[in-house]
Formats: sequence, C-alpha cells, structure tokens
Amino acid sequence: MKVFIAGIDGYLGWSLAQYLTARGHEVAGTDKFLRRAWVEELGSVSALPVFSIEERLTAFRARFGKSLIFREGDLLDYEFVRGFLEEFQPEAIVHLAEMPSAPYSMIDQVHAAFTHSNNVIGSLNILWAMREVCPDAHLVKLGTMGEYGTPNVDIPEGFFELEYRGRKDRLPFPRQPGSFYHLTKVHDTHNTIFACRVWGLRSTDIMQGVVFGTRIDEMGDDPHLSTRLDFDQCFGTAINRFCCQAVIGHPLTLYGRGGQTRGFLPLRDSMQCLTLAIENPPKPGEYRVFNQFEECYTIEELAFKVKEAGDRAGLSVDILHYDNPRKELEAHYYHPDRQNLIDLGYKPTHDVVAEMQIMLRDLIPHQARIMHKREILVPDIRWDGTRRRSLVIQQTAETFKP
Ligand code: USQ
Repeated sequence: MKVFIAGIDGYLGWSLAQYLTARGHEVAGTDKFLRRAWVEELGSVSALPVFSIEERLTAFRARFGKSLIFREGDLLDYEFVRGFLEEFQPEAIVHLAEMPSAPYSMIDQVHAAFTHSNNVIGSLNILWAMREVCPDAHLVKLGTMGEYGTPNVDIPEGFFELEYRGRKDRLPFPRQPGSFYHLTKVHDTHNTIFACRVWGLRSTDIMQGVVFGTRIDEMGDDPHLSTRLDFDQCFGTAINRFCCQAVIGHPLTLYGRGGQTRGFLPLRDSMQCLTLAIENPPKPGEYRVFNQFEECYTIEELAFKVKEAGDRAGLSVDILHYDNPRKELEAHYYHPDRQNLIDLGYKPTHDVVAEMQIMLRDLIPHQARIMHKREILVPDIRWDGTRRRSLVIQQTAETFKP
C-alpha cells in the first residue's frame, strides 16, 4: 500500500517508516523537525543519538534497498499538505505530527496556545486536504487513551450504548482529559467524526497508551536507523525515563503515590497495531476507534519492573516518591477494553521485563549522554502554572512492593 506518514522523523514515525517498508509498503512522509527543537528548548537530548535526516535517509536506502520519499514541511501550511497528498495519492495517511507532551502544554499560555493551534489546525488541514485530493484514503489518526481520563467505570472503544429517560442511543464515551495536550486530541476526535459523517471520509482513531522501548528488530544495529529516546520531563514517557534513570544510578522518579494506572505498550507492539489498522481499513464514511495498549499497570508496578530488569543487568536501582507536579488521581479504578485489535490479530508482547532489559542494554553505552543532563530529570513544570522542582516525599522501602 502507499502510506503517507506525517511526523516521520519522530519516535513513532521513524520506526513506522522502517516497519512498513520492511513489509513491502511504499512510504512517503513529512516532518518539520519540531521534536528536535522542543527537546533542545528543554535543555535535553535524546539518549540514543539522532542523526541528520540526510544521514538517516542514506542509511534507510542502504538497509531497505529503496528510498524514502521525504519532504520537510509544516502541516499548518495548507498548500504544502494539499500538494504533497495530491502528488503522492496515499491509500493510508498516518498522522503522528502533533505536539505529544502533557507537561509541555501546561508550561504557560504560550505553550498551551501553540499546542492547540499546532495540533488542532494541523489535523484539520489533513482532513480538508483528504476531502479535496484523496477522499478514498484511510486516515489513521493517533489519539490517546488519555482522552477518556480515569472514569470510575469501564472504558469502551470510543462509543457506548446509553439508555436515558427510556430511550437508547450509541454515543461517544465521555472524554475527561488531564492536560491541554490531551484536550487537543479530543478536539481532533470531534473534527474527525464530523468529517467522516459529512464528507464520507474513513478513519481509525487510535487511542494509544504510553509507549516505551528503544528499538524494533527492523532497525538492525545501524545507529543511523535507531529511533530517538527522550528522558526529559516533557518528552520522556514514564518507562523510558525510568530506564534512563536506572542506567545512571538516579532514583526512579515516581510521582505521588504511584497508583496512577495507564495502558502501556512496547514500541514494537505500537508498530504491529498501527500496521494492522493500516492493512485493514474501515469502510468509506466509517469512523472507528481502537484502544491500543498491551496491558494496564500502575506506575509503581512499572518502577519495580524496571528495578527487576536493572537488578538482572547488575545495576543498583532505587525508587523514590516525589511530590506530584500534575493534577491526577493517584489511586483509581481503570478498566479499558482493547478487543478490536485482538480481533484483527494483535499478539501482545507479554514479557515487559524482557523488553526493559533490551532497553537497558541499548542505553548503557549512552550513560555519559544521560549523566550529562542529570539535573533535568526531576520535574518542575506544575499543573497550577508555576515552576517548582518536585521534592522527595517518601523513600520507597521494599515494603512498597506491590
Ligand atoms: N510519571 C511518573 N514519573 C515520571 C513520569 C511520569 O510517575 O517520571 C507518571 C505520570 O504522573 C503519569 C504516568 O506516569 O501518571 C504517565 O506519564 P507519562 O509522562 O509517561 O505519560 P503521559 O503524560 O500520560 O503521556 C504519554 C505520551 C502522550 C500519550 C499518553 C498516552 O507523552 O503522547 O498521549 O502517554 S496516555 O497516558 O494513555 O494518555
């Protein structure tokens, strides 16, 4: 299939380009390199070195025997989006080109407003361009499990049956997101539902959990093909941060009580699931939702799994509770469905500790890069709009073990 990836230089996009090409798909993509700039703005670096796009494209051609069609561009530039899609005529469009960090969107008014205009208008431009130049293409839109928040009832895949005052309907499940970033995903969801209903576009909205991992097998051992791996407070997701902390002997930064529960999945599972969605498109006019995660864990459970993986690698890993810079429930019910992908053949990677061991092995050679940025590991961006570095509130003893 012809697949267009918006955000092809990012953590997921660069991996997906390789995963799809290895399976015989023809891939084109765009990027504005904003992720590189945001991480630099935060005074951080990727733990795994990231090469220039020219070096990446050369290594890509050497490994896969064909070129990746790449153009630098901005989704806010409508003529660029429309022109590229018109020329390439994709069968599937994977939209990964959004600002993906909750803390970054909470820094101040400027960052919140940027997140909204970048994410919501960028997505809207893709919908309009599809309507104009490739209305039969399938939009695989990256949403987030965080759209639903943490309600005290089970979470279905997008929609649920509701009976109210004697009448029944199938309605979107309520969204209660926890940051201005997560809110942009909710706005995208509504715009996408509308475009499918009114223009007959087709879309899969991926409600993805928190991704972790340093590699997929398709990358081999060429460092130019490696994906990025962030560990700063904004772009480093929990397990990625914990593994980077573990390799330099920094205590794992558990926020609050650590009972926050989320769906998590390894990078390789994310690739498997996105590919299943691409290769099994919905009908014209259909909008469907896939909840995408391997399993749900509390953040404390995961910290102990990283400790276990660290012990096996001969590292000494401590876990500390820091006061939580976010406003979120720290102990709650969490039970989302994820049947749609299983029905399409998704085989979850169940050995999470083994995946963490691979991560530690990949990260140990880059200890010095992480150590150099050690001072940015403790968060200071707070949900009340102030900046204050979190303090240790509790030393985790072995008795904390779940
Ligand atoms: N957390 C810690 N310590 C850390 C980092 C995070 O305890 O050092 C906690 C957070 O407080 C939160 C949980 O771990 O309760 C997850 O935080 P995260 O930073 O790994 O993930 P989150 O902010 O939820 O966002 C990430 C991605 C985002 C995606 C989302 C999926 O950055 O793009 O949408 O995961 S989900 O969480 O399901 O909404």
